[in-house]
Amino acid sequence: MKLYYSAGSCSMSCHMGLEESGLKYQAIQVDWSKPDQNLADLERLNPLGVVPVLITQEGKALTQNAAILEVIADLKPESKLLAPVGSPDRAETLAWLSFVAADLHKSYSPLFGLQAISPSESTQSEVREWAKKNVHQHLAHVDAHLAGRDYLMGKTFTIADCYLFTVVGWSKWVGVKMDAYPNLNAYQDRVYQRPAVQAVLQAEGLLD
Ligand SMILES: N[C@@H](CCC(=O)N[C@@H](CS)C(=O)NCC(=O)O)C(=O)O
Repeated sequence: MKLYYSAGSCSMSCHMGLEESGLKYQAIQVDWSKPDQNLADLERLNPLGVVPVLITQEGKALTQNAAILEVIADLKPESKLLAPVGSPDRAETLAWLSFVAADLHKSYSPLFGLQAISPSESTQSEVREWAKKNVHQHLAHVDAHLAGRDYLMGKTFTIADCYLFTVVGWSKWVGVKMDAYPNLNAYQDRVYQRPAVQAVLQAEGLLD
């Protein structure tokens, strides 16, 4: 399999899922500041021109973090990255995955594109405050849930944690203060220490 990723972006969740699963894969970096063959290939494989894209063993190009993570987990059920079909734990894990993809990820998005939203500094400032309020609402929800839990699903690390860790890690890049979230901070440290996560951070050039 091949994963097209850009360093530190949401595609890192799939990179983490692959590494945690122990499946064999090749990671291919795309960098929008360096138009090259990888970027051309990505744009051919995904009409939306965004990462991640996973090329499966059958040669199919899959897009969307949530779908790719589910495929990875199901290829390696013994990794316990996702509970079996039909189980309540699977539904709960997918609910968290959906929350991270549709709610949390998208609440950060305006903070990365303020210039594109408006050239006006006062408009940018208003959008920034509005976006940060949304981010904090979602972070507070996760922080409360993590009280007394190691991971979103308790003791078991799942694909939802791959995506949550990745997105929460953006806080330092966009000035989202994390002081009010002791459970989430402890969680980020816990996930950071996992050997597979260290390997991905090293590969993406993001080790502290
Ligand atoms: N809903 C999509 C979101 C994909 C997405 O937003 N990818 C971003 C990185 S987090 C990207 O490739 N951005 C590059 C660009 O827009 O130029 C998914 O889950 O895969």
